[in-house]
Amino acid sequence: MEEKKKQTTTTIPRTRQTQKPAKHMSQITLLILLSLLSSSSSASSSSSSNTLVKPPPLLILPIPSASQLQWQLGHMALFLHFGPNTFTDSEWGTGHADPHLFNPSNFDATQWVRVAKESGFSRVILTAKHHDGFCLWPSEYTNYSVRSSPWRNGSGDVVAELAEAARDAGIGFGLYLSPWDRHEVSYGKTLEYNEFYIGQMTELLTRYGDIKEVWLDGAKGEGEKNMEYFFDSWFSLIHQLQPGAVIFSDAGPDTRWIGDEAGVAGSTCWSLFNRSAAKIGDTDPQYSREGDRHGVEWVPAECDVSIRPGWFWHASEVPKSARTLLDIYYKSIGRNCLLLLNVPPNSSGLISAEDIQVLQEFSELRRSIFSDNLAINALVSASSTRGGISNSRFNPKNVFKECIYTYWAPKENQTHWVLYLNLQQILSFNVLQVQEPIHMGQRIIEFHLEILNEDGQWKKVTNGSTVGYQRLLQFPTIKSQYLRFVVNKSRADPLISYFGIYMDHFSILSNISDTSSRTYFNGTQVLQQITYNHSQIVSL
Ligand code: FUL
Repeated sequence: MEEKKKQTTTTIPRTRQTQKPAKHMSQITLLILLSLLSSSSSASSSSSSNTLVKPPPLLILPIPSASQLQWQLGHMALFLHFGPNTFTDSEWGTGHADPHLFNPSNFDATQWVRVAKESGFSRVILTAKHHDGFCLWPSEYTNYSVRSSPWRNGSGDVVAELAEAARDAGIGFGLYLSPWDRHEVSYGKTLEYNEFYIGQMTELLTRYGDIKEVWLDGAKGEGEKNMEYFFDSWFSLIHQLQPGAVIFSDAGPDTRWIGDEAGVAGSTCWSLFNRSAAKIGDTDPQYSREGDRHGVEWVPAECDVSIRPGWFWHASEVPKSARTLLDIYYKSIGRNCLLLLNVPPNSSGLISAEDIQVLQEFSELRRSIFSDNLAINALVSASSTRGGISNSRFNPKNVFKECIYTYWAPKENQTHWVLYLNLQQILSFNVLQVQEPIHMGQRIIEFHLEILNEDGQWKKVTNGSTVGYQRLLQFPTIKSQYLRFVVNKSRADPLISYFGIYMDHFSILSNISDTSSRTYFNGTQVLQQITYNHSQIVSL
């Protein structure tokens, strides 16, 4: 594309210079000078010693555990709902379906894992037992399992085959063990059933190698038997047997439900949370969606959604389009969450061709948008740099390194935090990506992005609340050479580990419903305009 050819000079292109009124030109020159001055004044304040370096800023609690960090860096997980429901065209099995119905003719766990890996998923999570109580492994505590089915003459083990396939492919493996069990006779008898559940959990966590995630919820049909679950015992046992696993539930402890089954997070989304404010099976959807800026525990959110209308495979259902998945991606991964996409294997025991096709298209859409960060060759400076501009450890250039551990940090005790970018040419874009180094805590409360328009005025393009591991914001296509990313409010010195701008040619703007944005779009896609007065420009 003509637009993307890089120029090697910072001067404004001649054609544009001649069109621009003198007043606007002088504003631009002033801005460049001021941004250079601010860089050099930071440089002069840097340490004169060549040997001592400025340490990183203090982290701000709460921070993620090692397994929470690993989970978040994985971006996407593939959910696999499979069991008797796959063969009976149902979603919530009664618990009395004949085990003989479970007989996938072409079962191939390596195909599931290959599809997951090739489509960019870092882990697979299997319904080892759904609400119907049927176990996909030969549990010693019940006869309602693969052992009673004709599949592999009763000697098959779906959990074992999938665990092995995932291990061989180098992706993570997780399990859903439904607390609600419609088959088990002890269900409803508190002590007996808790012992039964712990027995099954122990089988799953001791027979199949590393488990990266244990998934459970409080789902239960109305009018079903009352049952008290000993969650604290279950969670302690899981952490003891699989210290690298994260536990998902409506209320954590390690990752929380986002509060809907559409895969959509709040436009404000904190990983901070108070677990005492949420109850498994009875959560406040808004609290789950947004998290809690004042929360004292780190419980990031996971967005679960199915590629099809149901969680289990049904011959009559078709998958969502790749564009719909892209929209979900912006509203989950792009809002500081992990996306858990369910792709149910069919009754032959394979992921269906039409689902694979959509997953391939979804990967291609992501690749074509996000593999080209249009800011990567920008000249970048900042309002200040921790340890001075010569300190490469906290330099604003770090925002183009694809590593969470490298970041831009401002000087301490500032109230003004800005990244300035000169793209070196006029470029069109409609997506902003920002990432925080979350191992240091989630900090940013409010931010906005501005561009210098053709009239030499700064215009707000988009704004948001919370960044976290990753924030993606869409807006109507705009063109500019100069940008500034401003952090308006932060819990502590804001740190930025990645900054990107992209051109998305595929999303349909009417899909955008980011309620946090106060930038309104009209039919001609005119952006909200903010004209800075003289003193604001000088304060740059
Ligand atoms: C819900 C269950 O009731 C659904 O069947 C499905 O498994 C979904 C992921 O969680 O709670």
